[in-house]
Amino acid sequence: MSRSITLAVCQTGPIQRSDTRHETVDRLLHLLETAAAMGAELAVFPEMALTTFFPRWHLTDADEIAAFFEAAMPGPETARLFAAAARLRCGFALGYCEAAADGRFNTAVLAGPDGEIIGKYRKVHVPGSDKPQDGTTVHLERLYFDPGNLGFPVFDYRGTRVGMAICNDRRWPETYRMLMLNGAEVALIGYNTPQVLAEAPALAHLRMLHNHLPMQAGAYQNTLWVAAAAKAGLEDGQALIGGSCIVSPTGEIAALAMGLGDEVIIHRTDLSLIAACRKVNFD
Ligand code: CDV
Repeated sequence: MSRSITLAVCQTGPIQRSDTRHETVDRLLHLLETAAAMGAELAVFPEMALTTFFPRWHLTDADEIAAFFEAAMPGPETARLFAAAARLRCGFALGYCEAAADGRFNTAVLAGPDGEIIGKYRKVHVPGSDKPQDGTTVHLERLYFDPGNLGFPVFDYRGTRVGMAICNDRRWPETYRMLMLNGAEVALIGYNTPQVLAEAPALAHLRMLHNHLPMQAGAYQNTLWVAAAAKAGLEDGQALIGGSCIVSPTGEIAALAMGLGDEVIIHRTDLSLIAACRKVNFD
């Protein structure tokens, strides 16, 4: 008997620093409702979906930095998303900045179709620098985040094995291989990727190729479905790429976002394709 799960990718447009959490959660709620109306059973939101991508700045004020982090999940604003998951019977993976007792992490939480937390993942590959370097490096994730310490966990989501990864993780073959070895059938990924990096402006025209290439290769070589959500568009003066997609274990892009704003794409993923691809290519 063939198994399937309908996945939605909820791409967001930019989330400016001036946007309140309330306004942002309103947007995410609208996307989740749209996804559910389109038939989605599980949705993925971008990395750092509640705030602007603040590691583009060198901030020194502790209160200013703390304001980007969530001390609780669900919290006062995000509780509405969990309630909506239960109402719509559609869970989600949500990227956010986590302030925890053991550190500060770039995290994604997985909510079930009952609105309860199933598990979470903390970004392993934290890119950039921990200090500004002569005005060239403007990606300071290592200044604000500890490396993830949970490995690549895989969770049961209504009978489907689901793992998560965050942005730079998607470029590394180990991410997909660890998820596959841990039994994942679906990898949910959120990202914030600048169109131009100060270190390598000449590579700007390859950003979309280098977005899709590793996800298509990772899906194909590890026989996984990959669903990836961008935070896209001009965010606080920095252009972020879009290109949110759902990739099949065949390596094909099954669904692709067209714009740089809030947008939902869905695909009914055939999980039996995993065994078929494994048998044909890797047996
Ligand atoms: N948020 C990220 O991890 N962004 C990186 C950039 C800095 C290269 C990425 O891999 O897209």
